[in-house]
Amino acid sequence: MTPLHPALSANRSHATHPRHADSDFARDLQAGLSRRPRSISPKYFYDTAGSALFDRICALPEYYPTRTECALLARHAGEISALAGPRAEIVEFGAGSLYKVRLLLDAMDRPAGYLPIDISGEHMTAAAHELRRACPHLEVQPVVADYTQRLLLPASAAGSGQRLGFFPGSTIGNFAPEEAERFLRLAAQVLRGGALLLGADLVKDPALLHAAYNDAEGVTAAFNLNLLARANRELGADFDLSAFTHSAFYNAPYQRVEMHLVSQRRQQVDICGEAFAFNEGETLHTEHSHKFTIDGMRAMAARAGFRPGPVWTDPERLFSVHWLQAPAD
Ligand code: AVI
Repeated sequence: MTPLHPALSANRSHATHPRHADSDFARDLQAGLSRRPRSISPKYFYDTAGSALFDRICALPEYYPTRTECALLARHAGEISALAGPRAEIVEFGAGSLYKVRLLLDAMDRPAGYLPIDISGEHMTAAAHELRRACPHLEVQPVVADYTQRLLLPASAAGSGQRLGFFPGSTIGNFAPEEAERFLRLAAQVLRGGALLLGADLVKDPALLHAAYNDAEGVTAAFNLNLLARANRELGADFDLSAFTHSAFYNAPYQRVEMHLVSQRRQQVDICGEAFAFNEGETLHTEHSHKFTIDGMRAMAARAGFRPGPVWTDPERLFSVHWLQAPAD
């Protein structure tokens, strides 16, 4: 891998690499800091500390997506349940919010099962345990897998109805547009004969977006900076957290909020023995959060093989929940 400045290659030390130098995080961070513009996948936000900060974001007054989507799910749970039919199985992409899936399960007609798919077995086992306790008659079958890749799901239980995929939270907005469409194409295949219930955040007044990603309490800033704190904890990196700041802004031509970490001065950071130089003002791009129009999302779903069905949105048209019918078996 090429360091940012060829001159810095002399600083490589192979003697003191910490334990996690070979982790995906170390590799992806080093690769991300070596490319221009510098970037890293937002999936690395979600260690234990990052997940706790994200939970706090979801409860912030400025962060409208979670409460708006929950209200939509609660308000339309009856209609969703009627479309899902009896004995449906819910397949959740990501072991996300148990609260959201409970809104569906509680309204559904004798759901046959719940299959959360997540790359982190630990997070999912805890979530599955909690759900089994709350719904003792529900068959909970966690699947440890990367849901952005081709998936092989366990066969449906005998007597079960259709499979209903669930991808809430507008997590689809964190993918690049081509990745989002690829994910939908894979989901259409894995859910053949069933449907996908998809949460998508909508294009809106940039001032509302700015507030949602620059909250007054600074929780989103802490969430963004936790990426560097995580590198220090896990990789023995030496990021000075006081020398980077959170930046989030709406990039209108791309219909997305971008989050960056901005270096406040010239500095050098060591990650697993490799040195990376930052100029003042240089940024590490940490997240895209694409916003959609209803028609744009339906068109993308149709290109991926779904037949777009009902869409539910709030009166202010902040957020949308889409019923997307997968191809027949
Ligand atoms: C998980 N994802 C949909 C959130 C979003 O809004 O893009 C992550 C987030 N980033 C900053 N605040 C919330």
